[in-house]
Amino acid sequence: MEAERKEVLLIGPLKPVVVKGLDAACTVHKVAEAKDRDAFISAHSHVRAIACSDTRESIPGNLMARFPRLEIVSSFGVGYDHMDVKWAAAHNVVLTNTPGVLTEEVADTALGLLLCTVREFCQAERYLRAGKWLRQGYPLSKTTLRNRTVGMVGMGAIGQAIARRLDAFGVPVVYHTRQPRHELRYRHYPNLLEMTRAVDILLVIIPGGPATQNMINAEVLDALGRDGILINMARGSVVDEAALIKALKEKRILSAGLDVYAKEPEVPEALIEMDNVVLFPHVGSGSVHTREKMDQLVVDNILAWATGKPPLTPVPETPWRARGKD
Ligand code: 8YV
Repeated sequence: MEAERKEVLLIGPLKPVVVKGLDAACTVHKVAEAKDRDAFISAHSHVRAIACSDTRESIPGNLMARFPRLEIVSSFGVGYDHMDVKWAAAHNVVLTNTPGVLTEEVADTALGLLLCTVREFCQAERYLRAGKWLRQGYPLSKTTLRNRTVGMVGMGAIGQAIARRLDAFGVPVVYHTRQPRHELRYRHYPNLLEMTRAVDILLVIIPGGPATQNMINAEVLDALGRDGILINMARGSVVDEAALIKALKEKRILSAGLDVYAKEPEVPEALIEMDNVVLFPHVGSGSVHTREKMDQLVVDNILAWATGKPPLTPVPETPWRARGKD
């Protein structure tokens, strides 16, 4: 006899890999197709699994609470600050994310953003397109990676992939995390301000959420100093955006390269108007290749659960505990 098809509620865009993968094994209820989202959710409150295909869909506790039998939320993205982890942990709901498959892509992007910011490549390209090269060469970039040290804020898998690239570039790396990673040979600073005073580039790659909210504030930016460059590959929430704009305007730091913002996709006009910042539209993992791998992992976590196996990549706060048959 064919095993019962599990029901899954899909929240977020109907991405082909996610839809095809889930449809093949489960009965999928697609919120994106609902005329009335709220009524649709109420009508499917019996489901035990949710798939979330975009980090821009927030999964608060009061949404999960509408599914009394919920066991798993399989989300797209390595970052999971869009989900209420505390609520899930307290209610024995497993949250999964998509780590690993995007590590190298995000590290590549970080290096691209860093180089563009330090060597003004985006500005130089705009200069050529504006026909200015015909009159005069682009001015020499004010800065270089050659005499700089990078202070990493965060040293998880992506941080380490970035550090490996910087090693190959011959750029010294130090890092700040709460706990030192003894297996790494980079100097560890338990104190963020102390590290920031010792470096001239801060590269932020830590999880978002309440614990890191506005961690890069005016005091940190002042410690970075007038030659300092901030690169944010983490979450907009980690940087006090108003303080950053003020520091850039007052030239208390030199420049910034940002892939993430406080209220995406809105980017403050003040940043857009500045020529000494490089602004990427949150493209860290944004290649077809890597996004498909992330989408597939969303599916594979659900498929593992649906066949009674432990999900592949639960977040550390919500480990899988086997449940009895219902
Ligand atoms: C995506 C990300 O770019 O994985 C994450 O946590 O931030 C990125 O890989 C983002 O989810 C796009 O919405």
